[in-house]
Amino acid sequence: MAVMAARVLDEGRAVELSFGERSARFHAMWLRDNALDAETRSPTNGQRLITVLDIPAQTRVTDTTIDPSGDLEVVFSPEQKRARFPAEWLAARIYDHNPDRVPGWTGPAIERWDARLQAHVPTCDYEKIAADRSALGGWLAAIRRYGFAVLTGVPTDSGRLCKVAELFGYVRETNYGRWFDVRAEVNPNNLAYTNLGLQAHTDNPYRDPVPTLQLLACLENTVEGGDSIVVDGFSVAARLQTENPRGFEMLSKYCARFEYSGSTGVRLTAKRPMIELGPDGELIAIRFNNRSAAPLVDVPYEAMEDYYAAYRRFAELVEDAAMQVTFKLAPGQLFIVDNTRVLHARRAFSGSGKRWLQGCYADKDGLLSTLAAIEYEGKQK
Ligand code: NM2
Ligand code: OGA
Ligand code: ZN
Repeated sequence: MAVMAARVLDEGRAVELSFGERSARFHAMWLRDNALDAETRSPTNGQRLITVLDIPAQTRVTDTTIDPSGDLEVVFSPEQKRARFPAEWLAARIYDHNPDRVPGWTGPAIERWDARLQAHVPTCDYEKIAADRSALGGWLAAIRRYGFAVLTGVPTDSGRLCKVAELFGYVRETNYGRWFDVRAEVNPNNLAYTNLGLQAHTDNPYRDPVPTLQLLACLENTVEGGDSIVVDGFSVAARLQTENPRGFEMLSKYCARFEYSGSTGVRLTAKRPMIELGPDGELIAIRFNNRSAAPLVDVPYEAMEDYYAAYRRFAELVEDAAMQVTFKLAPGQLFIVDNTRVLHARRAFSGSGKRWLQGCYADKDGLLSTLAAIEYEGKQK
């Protein structure tokens, strides 16, 4: 990768660089702000030492040179500052394009799936990922890609799932505890603690910020039923959008309400859409949970019927077998879901036998950070 040619544009307000097959413009201000020298960024931690106010508002590029290795050197006025940018660094940060992204888009790291994933459920072994960093990277990469993965060979001592979370990040403690037992109880504070079936859902939509990962580990399972189901909420959203753009608009444009007040001293509420888009239309999160859905008060009267039709259709698509991956957890097995994307369900189970799961929450930022660090280490070798 090399810069082949550089041309100053617009009286130094920008430069146009040619990388051979592709050219791209960069603003003088952008380049100055992102200079890589030791006065601009700390060599010890890479953090920026300057603020935007340290950059003269009239910053221009007055000169460009391409050094023998193909990297770019520029001179900024009025500072008379020289800065060097590796060609590869620039090429990886091109912003001179008009991406014609349709609302609901996702980046290249995400692959949507349906029932066909059943044939190759991403699965790793606990001992392997605990002992081998690149095996851990493989498991984490599957979670980034599919929002779901299984782990086998997990010791069934109580609380072990926290050790799994600690392999890549941090447990998110909530009112349910650092981790929680999921089994049928008398006077349960949550319907999860019964033998009832649970419609596919994301957990804790009544919390803001929502926990972005959930782990569910199986310690015992001798009941009839109790199978687990996972569904890619991003695939469901895409299907809804294709068949009914107005329905997609309803669920992404208007906020839903969620609440939980099942135990004394806890009254959690959140106001968020079922399909959350970023300001640039990126699909950010799905929130779907019949047990915690609160009365909708942010959908205008005129839109309520269409909203409910879209909500119903979303639920139908979630229940479509063509969208579902099903399995029955055995002791020593665990699954993890991206709780902003993948819905999980369980079938009802019998009163005879024993079913004991443990769950905990964690967050995706830690997982993605550990994965990126593992990938970075791999490149340094
Ligand atoms: N539990 C298992 O989000 C939910 O309310 C689902 C959560 C109680 C921690 C159940
Ligand atoms: C939960 C849940 C599923 C199960 O605890 O959040 O969805 O299989 N449990 O018990
Ligand atoms: Zn759940």
